[in-house]
Amino acid sequence: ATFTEKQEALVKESWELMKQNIQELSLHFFTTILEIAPAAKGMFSFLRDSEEVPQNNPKLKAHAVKVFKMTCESAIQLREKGEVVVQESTLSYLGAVHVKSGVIDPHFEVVKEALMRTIKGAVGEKWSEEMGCAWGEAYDQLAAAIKAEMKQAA
Ligand code: HEM
Ligand code: ISQ
Repeated sequence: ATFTEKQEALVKESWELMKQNIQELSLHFFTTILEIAPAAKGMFSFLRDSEEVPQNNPKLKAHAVKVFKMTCESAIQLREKGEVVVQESTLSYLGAVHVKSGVIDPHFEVVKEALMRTIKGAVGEKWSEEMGCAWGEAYDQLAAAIKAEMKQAA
């Protein structure tokens, strides 16, 4: 399937909207991951020792922003090149980090669901099925690249 200009625009537009409220969004994203999969708590170094999701943790926020930004970047690449290519150094680092943290393939569906719910909640009435599909496709391709790298790193 080809990724259209329209799909790219939907991703970019919604990300521009979401950026304005990134602090809250990061928390929401994270909280949703833990709602779906409470056991994931133990994998994140910045959560392991706290009772609840820390409200003002710079690492949490920075990581969450990266996930959104990388997915957004994937959408741009999908439209421009028809595929997602992650910078090699970034990819090998992320492969290693995720393997080391105990992440396995099925976890990617959890993060995807949380990402989608977060976007949906953030953009409100601007949300559409088409927008969801565009983010989903960009995420899936990015996830595939990371998963492949994790097999190399394992
Ligand atoms: C760390 C991105 C999927 C769990 C990170 C970091 C990034 C990232 C950017 C920070 C690395 C660093 O700078 O140290 C992504 C992207 C994903 C993805 C783009 C999907 C496309 C997942 C999944 C899980 C997961 C499915 C499982 C629940 C973690 C954990 C860490 C991490 C446990 C280490 C956090 C810490 O203890 O510092 N991820 N991730 N990630 N990610 Fe992901
Ligand atoms: C790291 N990897 C995947 C999802 C995340 C969400 C919030 C913070 C860090 C993350």
